[in-house]
Amino acid sequence: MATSVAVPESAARPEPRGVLAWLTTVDHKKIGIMYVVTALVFFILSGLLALMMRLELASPGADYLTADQYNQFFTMHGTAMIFLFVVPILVGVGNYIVPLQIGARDMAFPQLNALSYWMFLFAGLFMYASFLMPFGAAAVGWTAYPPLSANTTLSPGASVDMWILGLQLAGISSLMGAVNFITTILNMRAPGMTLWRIPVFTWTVLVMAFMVLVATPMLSGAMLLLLLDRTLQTQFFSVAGGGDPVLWQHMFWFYSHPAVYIMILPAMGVVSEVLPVFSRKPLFGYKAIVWSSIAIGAMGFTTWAHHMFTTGLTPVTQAFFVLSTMAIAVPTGVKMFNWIFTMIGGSLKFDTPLLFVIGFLSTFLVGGITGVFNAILPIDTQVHDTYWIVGHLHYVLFGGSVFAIFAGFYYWMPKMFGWRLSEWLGKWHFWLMFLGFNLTFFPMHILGLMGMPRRIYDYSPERGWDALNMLSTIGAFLIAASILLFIINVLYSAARRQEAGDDPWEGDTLEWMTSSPPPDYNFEQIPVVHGLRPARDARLGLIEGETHE
Ligand code: HAS
Ligand code: CU
Repeated sequence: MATSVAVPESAARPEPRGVLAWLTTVDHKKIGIMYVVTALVFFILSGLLALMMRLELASPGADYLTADQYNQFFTMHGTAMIFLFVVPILVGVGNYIVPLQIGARDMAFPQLNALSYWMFLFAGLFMYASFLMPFGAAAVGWTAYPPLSANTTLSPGASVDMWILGLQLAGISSLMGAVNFITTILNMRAPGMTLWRIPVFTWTVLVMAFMVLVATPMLSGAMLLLLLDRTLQTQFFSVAGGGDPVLWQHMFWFYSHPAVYIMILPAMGVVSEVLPVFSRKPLFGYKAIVWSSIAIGAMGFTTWAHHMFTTGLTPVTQAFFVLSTMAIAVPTGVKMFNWIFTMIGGSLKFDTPLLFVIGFLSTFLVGGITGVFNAILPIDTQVHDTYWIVGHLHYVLFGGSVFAIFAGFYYWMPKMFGWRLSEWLGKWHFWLMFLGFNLTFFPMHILGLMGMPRRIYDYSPERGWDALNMLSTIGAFLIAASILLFIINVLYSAARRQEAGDDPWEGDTLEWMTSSPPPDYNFEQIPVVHGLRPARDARLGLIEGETHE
């Protein structure tokens, strides 16, 4: 059964064509694609910065970069990867997929959605433009700790100011996006789509949006205070003026710790979509996965000071943050076990999306467990600010979020464009990235334990750090080659145009019940939902329903 909903009048109006259609669009699907493409460009730019850093570190001696250039590169690399790549690309995929998954015709506020995108684009351009300024880009690390960041003698010029203003724009963009997602998911679901029938990816986007709403204002506030310290010589973060640099750290991490879950939750959502489809089984423990996402969303706000164990917190505060940080491993573990049980007994189809998900599961597990090590105070005081932490953060962020993002691409791009990506190029992409990733980031743990600090551009040959650094640099170039393969795959597959059909993977969720690519209005008739796997139910004729438009 399907209720008829009239196609909106706007769909009948003549639409602008070509580039103008993209520039003026308020369609969530076009905006989603623009987010993804823009974020990928920023990914490549920040990846190039990383390659130059890896070249510098491959062997002892200041070979290619000056200390100041190196500082600018790691600052912009970290900032851009987080704020201009991982967060916005997940927002972009969410933009495309969420309205389809809940059977809506668009986001709740299409114009606001377009504004979010354009603000994100200009935030990124603005931040990257700081490289052209007299003192170059910000060189204070993505964490921008005062006094270095607040003091204009130590960090002169407009660099840090542009970094702050760029982040403010990005923050406003994500706040608007969050409001839009929450309203859309709570109000625009198809008939029959109760809260407990919302697909897990959409659930994780909902939790992510709430986290953005609570966390981002703190970042905006911190940035404003920092800007005031720099421009009007207020003394919020200056000890000499009665301020406190540690206040910055509290404010920054109150945002940035939740931000790591903002970046991992939708990635976990992608994993929860791909696994059941490629195991040909329902997701094991749907409700447990949703509840654990909500738990992560809430508990994510209780752990921020684990980044500050070495700042001299009181013992009671330390104990609190040790325990709260360890506790957050529990809801994550719940998910891990549910994913594993989804695969057990399933008939696994090892197509590229599943490979990337398995890549996610194995590498994220390593990163999660080194996270629990970090939560142990005496360990953290040893490894803090060493390459061990750089290893941890890349295992969760790259091994976690980025692998899941690629799983999402291989899974949903046939829906977005109507053609399939090449499987054999996809598999090469996966294996090369998996190998390159582990080669780059695993040695960093050992280097950290050998005492190599993070954020250095050179080291003495006597340290014995050269071989592992060389391995890591080789790995980084393998990752770059794998990304190149992905780009080749997209171009090749776009030219080859192997028809994907509406439902290439025999999916479970509503997006597979419309055409690929979907029409402007998403569904000719809004489907009525009777369970957790509406597309499968309709395909198997278990319920009366629309399989195609
Ligand atoms: Fe983290 C630093 C602790 C998850 C990202 N993290 C970072 C930084 C980034 C980052 C970017 O406590 C560096 C920031 C900077 O530039 O300074 N992190 C954790 C813990 C978890 C965790 C406990 N991190 C993430 C995720 C990220 C991310 C997700 C992004 C996507 N992290 C830390 C700490 C620091 C830190 C300290 C500061 C270090 C310092 O000194 O600077 C957890 O959420 C991980 C949970 C997941 C698992 C795996 C699956 C769970 C299973 C259940 C059973 C396992 C158990 C543990 C019960 C644990 C299978 C058993 C324990 C054994 C030892 C075996
Ligand atoms: Cu944290």
